[in-house]
Amino acid sequence: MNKHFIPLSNYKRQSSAKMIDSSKAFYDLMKQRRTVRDFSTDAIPAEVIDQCLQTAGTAPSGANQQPWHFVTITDSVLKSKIREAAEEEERAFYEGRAGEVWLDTLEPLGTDAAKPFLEQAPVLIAIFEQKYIIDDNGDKLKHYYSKESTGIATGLLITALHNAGLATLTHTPSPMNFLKTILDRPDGERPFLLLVVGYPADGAKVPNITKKSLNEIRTSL
Ligand code: IYR
Repeated sequence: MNKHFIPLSNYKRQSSAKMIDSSKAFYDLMKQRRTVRDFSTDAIPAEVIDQCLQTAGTAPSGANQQPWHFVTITDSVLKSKIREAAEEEERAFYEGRAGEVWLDTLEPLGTDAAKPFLEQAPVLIAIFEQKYIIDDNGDKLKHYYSKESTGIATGLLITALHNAGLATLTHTPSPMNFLKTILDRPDGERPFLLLVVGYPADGAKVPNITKKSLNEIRTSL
């Protein structure tokens, strides 16, 4: 027996009926999730964010290297700096870099270069992918599958925040390197995504869009 192994405890096999019920209930919860762009300025409990980040930290990762780092931002000066830098990139995007085809694809979402939510929402979570770390001996330790792993952790975080009753927006200003400078992150990290978190504003509206059906997303062989 490999000395690194311990028994799988806490796993309890469920009946088919129970699994079907649980998976339905979870789908019913998750299909209510909507990406929100109109946020209330109301504060949210810090403990909820911390709990949800712990859920994100349960994600599987390449060689269990857990190649992610989350920076939570509530400070209004930092939020303003992030908004200013993001809007600068977004103006370049909407005024040319995106190109007509991309802008046409985004049209139903109603997005533009103005990102007031970066100041209005109570919490921003900047998610970093750690491509490598410098270990205690000063050597570079490469992380495997850091992008995939950070994507999975981010998915769990969005799920956990929705389950807790909070709204999110996955914001990807491009390029996002300003986040590294403003938040003073080390060389091995690459900004992955900026998650905007809070309550929806009263009367918030969302795009009239739908998800693909099961038949469109699944091939059964
Ligand atoms: N990053 C820009 C543009 C944008 C791109 C995609 I793909 C979206 O799904 C939404 C927006 C912005 O945040 O406006």
